[in-house]
Amino acid sequence: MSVHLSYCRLCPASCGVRVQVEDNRIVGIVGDGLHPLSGGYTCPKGRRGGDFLHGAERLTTSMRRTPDGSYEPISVDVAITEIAERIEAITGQHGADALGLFMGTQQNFAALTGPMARAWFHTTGSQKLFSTMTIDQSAKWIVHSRMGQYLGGRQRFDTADVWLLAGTNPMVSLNGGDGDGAVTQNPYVTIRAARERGLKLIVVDPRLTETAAHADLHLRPKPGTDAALFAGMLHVILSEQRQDRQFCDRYAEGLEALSAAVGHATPERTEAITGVPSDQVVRAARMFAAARRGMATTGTGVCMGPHSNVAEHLVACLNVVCGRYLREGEVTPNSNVLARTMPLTAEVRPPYRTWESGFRSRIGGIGTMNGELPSGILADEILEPGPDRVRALVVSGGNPARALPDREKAERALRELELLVCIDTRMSDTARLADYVIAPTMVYERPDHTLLMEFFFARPFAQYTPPLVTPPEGVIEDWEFFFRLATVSGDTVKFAGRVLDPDAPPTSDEMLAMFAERGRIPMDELRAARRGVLAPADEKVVGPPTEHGVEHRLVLCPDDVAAEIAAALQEPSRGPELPMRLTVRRMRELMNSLGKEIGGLPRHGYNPAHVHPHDLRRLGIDHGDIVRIRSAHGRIRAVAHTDTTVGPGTVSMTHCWGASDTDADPRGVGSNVNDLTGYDRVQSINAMPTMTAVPVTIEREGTGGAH
Ligand SMILES: Nc1nc2c(c(=O)[nH]1)N[C@H]1C(S)=C(S)[C@@H](COP(=O)(O)OP(=O)(O)OC[C@H]3O[C@@H](n4cnc5c(=O)[nH]c(N)nc54)[C@H](O)[C@@H]3O)O[C@H]1N2
Ligand SMILES: Nc1nc2c(c(=O)[nH]1)N[C@H]1C(S)=C(S)[C@@H](COP(=O)(O)OP(=O)(O)OC[C@H]3O[C@@H](n4cnc5c(=O)[nH]c(N)nc54)[C@H](O)[C@@H]3O)O[C@H]1N2
Ligand code: SF4
Ligand SMILES: [Mo]
Repeated sequence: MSVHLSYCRLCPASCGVRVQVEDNRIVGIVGDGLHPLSGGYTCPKGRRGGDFLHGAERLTTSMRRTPDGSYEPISVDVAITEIAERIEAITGQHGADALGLFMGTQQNFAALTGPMARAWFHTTGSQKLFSTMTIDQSAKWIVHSRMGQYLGGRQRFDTADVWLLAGTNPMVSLNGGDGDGAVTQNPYVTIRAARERGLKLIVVDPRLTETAAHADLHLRPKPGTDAALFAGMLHVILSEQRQDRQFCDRYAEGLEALSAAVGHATPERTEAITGVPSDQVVRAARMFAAARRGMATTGTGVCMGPHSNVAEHLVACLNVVCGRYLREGEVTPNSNVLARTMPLTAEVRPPYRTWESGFRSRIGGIGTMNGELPSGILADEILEPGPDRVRALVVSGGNPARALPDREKAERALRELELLVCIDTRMSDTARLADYVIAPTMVYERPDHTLLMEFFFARPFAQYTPPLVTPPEGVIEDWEFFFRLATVSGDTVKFAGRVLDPDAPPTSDEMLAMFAERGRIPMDELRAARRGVLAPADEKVVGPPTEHGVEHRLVLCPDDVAAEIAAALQEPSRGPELPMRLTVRRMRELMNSLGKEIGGLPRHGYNPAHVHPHDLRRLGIDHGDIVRIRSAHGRIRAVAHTDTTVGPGTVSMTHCWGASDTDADPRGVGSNVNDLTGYDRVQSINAMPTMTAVPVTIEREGTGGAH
């Protein structure tokens, strides 16, 4: 048996691990206690990493669907040739936009996949690019595009004296924010150390989460009322003149408009809407504003709610109004290690509302963000007749059959396609609908480095890993699929600024080296460092604004935002029909739909509907009962679990479980909350559906009428 140092790539945390290998099989994975960032932390799914590779579900060869609906193994060369021919036939007849690409979560954890998938897609000339970001936290994109972006950098977690985490539970998700060193690794130790240092932690979450348990102040708003809560906090800060005047005068405009828009959000009114006691609203606002450094960051609990875009905008306003950004001349660690160092300048990139110009979908006139169309319109892009309908779709490292809202519609759309190609390591629910399934290598079978993750790390750090085991013969690397697809179609692909020669394709290691060639650690040094490199304390200095930059300001309250603030401050009507609220959460043992199939990994073997014992008692439901949960959109069967951490009136459940048959035994296959979500309430601009704070009712099966 041999032991190798590497890092896990099932989620962005990139925990350092020690991997035991015997006869080309991974037989054990433990945390690397000496790893500079993760310090030995791992989660249950990371420790079962070997089972993902060697389990019965693992695809070791590509598959083609036969006319009778079963699958036969096919060589990847034949598969790529046939796929290229079918794409050419479809786009030849209907145009480039008949082809779509859906980029899923697991695409992000191999450095080469995303860039190469995009490079291939670029050659096709299609506009129909989708990713999971737009059913996740694209509210963050909308904020930058409507407000503009400060280019001098943000205050960091490691030197902060306050931090506000809203709708995120990093103790489970390792996802505490959006970069700049917010909590993403070794969360218990990171948060404990920060609090010992004196950091005040404010958590905004209806549930008493594993993270909230460590908070100095835990605000528990009614689900879906975050925008009102942040408006209330801004009201306190602005009416008590606690804002950072210097920063606002220099870098922001529209402070009066913002003050007016949040003028109604008095602490009392905020309490009436959110349920958070008015004195806690005031306390949180003062605690946040009084601190010298720190930020407010969010997760899916804010970005999936019924007012997600404006809620996220108001969080950004809190950061701007309190001046939580680096000033000219300040020094900060350079997080670019393998990626090219980007200068920081004390100036604003003005708003860029890309959806107002350029390509627009025939579905609702929706435009693009960061070159993508929102996944909220993907099903309609396929189903709605029109000349540029999506007829062929490639799914890369994703499982839209489970992850998209309105599960039934998503599956109907995927079935309707003339060609569905899915690149997946197992026969996922989406793969089972595909014409071709391409089997790729998995984590520990490919060389990799952390270029795409470094922005999230707490310190400037990079790690390389060689492959630790030889992959099954029939698989190829994800990036290679896209490269070869382009080549077979006669297109040339550009990567890291150069055209790749199809006759002398580079190896993965050569690709990784090209990708990192503008970084500040030579590849040889990176390869030699077995548990990664803490980069030299090469600090960046925030430079002066450029000539144009001097003029630009962050736009705090454009007209559309003002209207959305007003709408969010309407008291929500809680109809007697659907009195409860379904909220999102993550499971430590799973990564979205990945991990369900690993025997003994998910704790219960299904996804419970967590409800507070008071609610269960009132509804006559016992722990373990099968319940029916109904929304305006649909219904599911689920297993009720009593959970004192859940807020009143809330059903807290995770996603990506369940079968196509909604009557299937929820103890066997779990329940898909996307049978309860739909498109009846979507955000303007990014078509983001409501996936948390969904109005529902719950009753014990067999009891008849709703409660
Ligand atoms: N109701 C509701 N719906 C949700 C959410 C919610 O909170 N509530 N969350 C949303 C969010 S935030 C997200 S990100 C999406 C997730 O949506 P997706 O990204 O579409 O779903 P995953 O289950 O992460 O799909 C990853 C797939 O990649 C495969 N895979 C694993 N390793 C590899 C690899 O190395 N290469 C390739 N090619 N494939 C691999 C896995 O087998 C799996 O099928 O779901 C969204 N849907
Ligand atoms: N173990 C594990 N880790 C994961 C994943 C996984 O599936 N499993 N998925 C990964 C992915 S794709 C993503 S996008 C990230 C997500 O990372 P996070 O956003 O941190 O996800 P959660 O841990 O579900 O935290 C969301 C929190 O929002 C709260 N919440 C629900 N509704 C509301 C609301 O209306 N308002 C407020 N303020 N809070 C609310 C929930 O109670 C929950 O605690 O996690 C990533 N990490
Ligand atoms: S948190 Fe778990 S899944 Fe994520 S990198 Fe660490 S061990 Fe892997
Ligand atoms: Mo996500």
